[in-house]
Amino acid sequence: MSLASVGTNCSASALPSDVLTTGIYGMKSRLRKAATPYIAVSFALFFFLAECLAQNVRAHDSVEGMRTFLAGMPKAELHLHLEGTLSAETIVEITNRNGIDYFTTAAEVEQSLADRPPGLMGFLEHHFKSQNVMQTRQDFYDATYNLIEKLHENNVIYADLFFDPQAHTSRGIPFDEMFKGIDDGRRDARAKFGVTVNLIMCINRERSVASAFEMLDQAHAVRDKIIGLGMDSGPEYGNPPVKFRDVYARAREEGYFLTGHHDVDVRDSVKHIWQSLDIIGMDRIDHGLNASDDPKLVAELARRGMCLTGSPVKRASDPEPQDIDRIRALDDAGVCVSLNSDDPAEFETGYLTNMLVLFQQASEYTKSDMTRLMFNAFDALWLLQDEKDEYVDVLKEYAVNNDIDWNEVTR
Ligand code: ES4
Ligand code: ZN
Repeated sequence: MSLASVGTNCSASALPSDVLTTGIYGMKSRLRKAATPYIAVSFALFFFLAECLAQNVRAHDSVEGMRTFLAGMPKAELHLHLEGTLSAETIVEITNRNGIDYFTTAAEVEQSLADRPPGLMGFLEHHFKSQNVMQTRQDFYDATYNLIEKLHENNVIYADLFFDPQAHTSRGIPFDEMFKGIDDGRRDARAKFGVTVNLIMCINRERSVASAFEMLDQAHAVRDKIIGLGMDSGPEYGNPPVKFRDVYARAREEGYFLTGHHDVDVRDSVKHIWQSLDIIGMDRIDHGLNASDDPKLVAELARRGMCLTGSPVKRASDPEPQDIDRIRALDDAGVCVSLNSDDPAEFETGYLTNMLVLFQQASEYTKSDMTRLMFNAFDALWLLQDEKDEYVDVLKEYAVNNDIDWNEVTR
């Protein structure tokens, strides 16, 4: 960022008023008298510019200080779609490798992203096109491995990763081929980068209940390698959580943790969140930020310690990340809400560090506030308490080393 783009507060109050009003040295000659105002103004200008520069440097330092703090923060990602992490270059590489007549240049991918209609369904239109390039076990391996390398660069030390089996099996890709690619990719990346990644298999909500049951059957042999069952895709209206009540009930019996998408500003969002709490018994709520519209729901989420995975993403055309006010309202009410990148290759917010930086700049949250939102992510992990505590301790040590009062984080 250039100095010029950093906001400052230079004003006339920065002028040394005594210099302006009294002149200097009390010079007596007419010439000196005539020159005095010019000298005084020069001095004033000098002080003014020096103060402006100092303010700019201080503001720049604090922006850079915050960026460094957020970049170095140990992180957890709980809302991240494997299929939303393919870069334009990777899409083209896989397309060429598979000899498909599809996106042939990265520019075409970028254009498709830029042209997508606003809203969830517009987003999914592009998302489906790009995920469909993946066909072989190698494609899934590469996507997973490359993603985890990116997570490591963002100091993400733990992630729950969504994947959409039905989006692939419906194209004729065997479940086992897809799954082995993902699982081997995460195993090798873990050995290399030390990032723990657990997998959440998602129901595509627009598909049938029978198809969701079939997916559970296909996953049976690798049940112990999948931590949770989620639900994504769309449209959400017409495909509410209760549609999959029996699928979720069986998944619960089989030991999966349960979650599901409640996209923001979808019709009946609040009703769907209540269903997911009271009928499905979800363990986390994905998005769900419309809960802030219903004070009773806010109180219930806080009472249950239920965590929401917020994703304040941003398209190139948006001035700032979405949903900041809702996240603030929920956080202020004591609801556990975290920040997540969702589909980092498909939003301008990108990977988690960049998203946190953009969110912080727009919200003006303090370092303690940003640490609390990250603490919420670690607090929401589906791990044993002592495993969770180990992660929280890593974050706590980082916070304390950065002079943050932990009581403000866990206020
Ligand atoms: C998605 Cl509903 C939704 N939102 C964001 N990313 C997605 N990928 C698949 N479904
Ligand atoms: Zn999502």
